Amino acid sequence: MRHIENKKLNLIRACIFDLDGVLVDTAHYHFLAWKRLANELGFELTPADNEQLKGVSRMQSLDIVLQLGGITATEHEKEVLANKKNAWFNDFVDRMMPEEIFPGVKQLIRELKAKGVKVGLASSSKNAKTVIQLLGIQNEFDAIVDGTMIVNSKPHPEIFLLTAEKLGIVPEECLVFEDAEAGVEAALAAGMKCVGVGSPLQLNRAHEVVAKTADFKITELAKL
Ligand code: B16
Ligand code: MG
Repeated sequence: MRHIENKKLNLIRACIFDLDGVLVDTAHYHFLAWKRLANELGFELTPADNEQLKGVSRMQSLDIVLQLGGITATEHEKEVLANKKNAWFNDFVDRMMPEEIFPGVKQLIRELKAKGVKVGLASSSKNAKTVIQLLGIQNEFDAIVDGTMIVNSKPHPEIFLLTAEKLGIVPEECLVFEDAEAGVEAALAAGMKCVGVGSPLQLNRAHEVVAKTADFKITELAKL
């Protein structure tokens, strides 16, 4: 009797993009704003320190920054500091141009959609909607989840699971693009595939790592 092996095919039917550091270099603006806050508090914040802040919510990032500086603060003081950092971040965002979107990103999104792959945005940032509007890409996504819609920030999988649910695609058929270690962990915890954008040393847990988002070739989708 012939034995027919029923092999499960895990096709990627949705791509979920992080925002800061994946579609645009706002990750650098976050760093400059945190660095300014640290300097004002009397200590230095290095790019290496900044890796811990990527993908993490504003208040959690502040806790890490204060810990790095050995500073304790009341809840009210924390609120004031977080608002200050956010105002500095928004000074950069206000001057943002649509051309700041990373080269090739719009093309990649278009190619995915042409192949019938759904496209989602999952950003921990409460400023995400403003940023995508300034970039003129607010209508490119089939689902958007930002920092105002979640309780647990990355590395918790909530943001990606909610995006997948809105897209109507099961997690195993989703591919996440992430520049943060916390984001890669969140994608894996959600049971999704993940492309790391940045350094393979930092993002070694991702299924594949590219230096820039647009370096990802859609022919790779079938191999993941
Ligand atoms: P906000 P992402 C994240 O965005 C950033 O990586 C992280 O550095 C930032 O602290 C977080 O958003 C919250 O941002 O203060 O604007 O609410 O990378 O998930 O798109
Ligand atoms: Mg990011």
